[in-house]
Amino acid sequence: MPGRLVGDMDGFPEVQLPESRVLIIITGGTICMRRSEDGLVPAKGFLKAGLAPRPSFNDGSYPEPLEIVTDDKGTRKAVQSLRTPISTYDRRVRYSVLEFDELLDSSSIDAAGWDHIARTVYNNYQLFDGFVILHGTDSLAYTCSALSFMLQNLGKPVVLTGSQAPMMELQNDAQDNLLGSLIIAGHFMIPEVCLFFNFKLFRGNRTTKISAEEFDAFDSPNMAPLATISSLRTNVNWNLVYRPTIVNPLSLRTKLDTTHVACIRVFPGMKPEMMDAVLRLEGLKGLVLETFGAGNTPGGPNSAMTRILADAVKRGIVIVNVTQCLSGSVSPLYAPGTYLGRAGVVFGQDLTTEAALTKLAYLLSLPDATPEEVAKRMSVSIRGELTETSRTHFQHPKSGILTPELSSLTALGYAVQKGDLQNARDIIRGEPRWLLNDVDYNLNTPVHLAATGPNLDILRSFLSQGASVHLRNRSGHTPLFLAAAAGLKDHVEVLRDAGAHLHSDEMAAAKLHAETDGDAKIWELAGSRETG
Ligand code: ASN
Repeated sequence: MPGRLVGDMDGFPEVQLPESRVLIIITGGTICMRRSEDGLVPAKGFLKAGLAPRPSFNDGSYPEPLEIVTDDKGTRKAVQSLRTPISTYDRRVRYSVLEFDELLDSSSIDAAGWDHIARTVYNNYQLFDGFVILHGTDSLAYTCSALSFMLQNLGKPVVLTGSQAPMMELQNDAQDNLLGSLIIAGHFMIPEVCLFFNFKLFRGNRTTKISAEEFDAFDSPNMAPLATISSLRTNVNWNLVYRPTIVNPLSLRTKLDTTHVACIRVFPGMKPEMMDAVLRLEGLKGLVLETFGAGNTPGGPNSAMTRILADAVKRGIVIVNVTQCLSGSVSPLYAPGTYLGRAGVVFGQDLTTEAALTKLAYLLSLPDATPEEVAKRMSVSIRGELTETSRTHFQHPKSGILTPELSSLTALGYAVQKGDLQNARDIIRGEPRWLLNDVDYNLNTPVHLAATGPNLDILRSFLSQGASVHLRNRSGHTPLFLAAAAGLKDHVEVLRDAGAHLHSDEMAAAKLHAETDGDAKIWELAGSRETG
């Protein structure tokens, strides 16, 4: 974000301040709509009519320069840019505006529309510090989810927003939503696809539209907001911000397979034939099943409904169980949920329907998507879209027999203690995610063991395969705490790089260690926190 000399305006002296660069991509939605005989329709010319006349979006450094950007087809075009006044963070945001040729009411977006947006971000990724996408609210949660999967290894903020009332109407939420989005994209390195609405920044793939009218139109019921804006302050919850563990540049996956997925909401008295008819649609590969409560459908273990679902799974259709409730997770808590699990239906945990559908469409679009692989990846987090539950209640294996998972975990523990990277790799090949976040009798994960193990490469290898750094063992300790307590500076650094932080419950003990028996520098390294 380079510094820039600001021109002399209205007789005020020049001030040199850093400037962020943001690309605003306009796809349509109420935010840019005008009234017509048929009701509200999207209208072109948002920069001239909606932004340039408003002092919060234009510091007056007219005439606005042209920027060369690249559209989704790779064609370079000159677009206009404007600059905001100085922010609380002593920075200005220069933004360019790229308006799509065809603006949509978002109820008409499809997989091709998502490609259009994702390619535009990708083609301009090097030029900008962040991206703001203006979009209608109707399908906004779906688009956010889809983009979160399509933009692989994202390292910059992509903030989607819209409004319930158009920018060109007297009373609107458009100004606040757009300004907040610009502030976030221009000031905070949150490398996620986010949704900003009504002063809250959400992880995009956790959101759902909860009101057709209220300005408070979105929520992420299973996850706290990533940030909130109140008065002049932006409060970022850095502990929640997703940190990719795989160090790779941005890559794109387009053409999500939305044509071979379906969604059914079960209801009391639903005829099994209806379920069967959908599951027999030609070419169907995946179904999102919206079930009651904690994941229940009508019918017992041998009912027609359960048999129809089990048969479909056998035919290679991936069926994902999500709840109809606004919040909470599905699990085999009740017998009907257990029957579904036994029929091969995947527990989608706390995925929203929007995230489940788009994730299914994404996984099915991958070149080597087998039903088994897609089913496996549906129940683990790949972009922070679900809360992974590990087996936190260790149960002794019945009749003293080690389950395959426990045998693998024990073998992995030995490999870690011996520093045998090759053996550790061999053991986790196949099911790394489950195993890496699994726990032994002391609730230690493999990362806890590797955090004090002799071979740092084993720790790196676990982290780069998506192992969580946040799980706590039976004593309430994170792997980071164990590494610091063992005085292992390099291990602490690697864990910090992967986003580890001390839990608030560990702070007092960490302080005591640092003051008495420990190395204060290492504890400082382990405990230093990012600030907004
Ligand atoms: N129908 C509009 C859209 O989704 C609703 C809105 O943006 N508030 O494009």
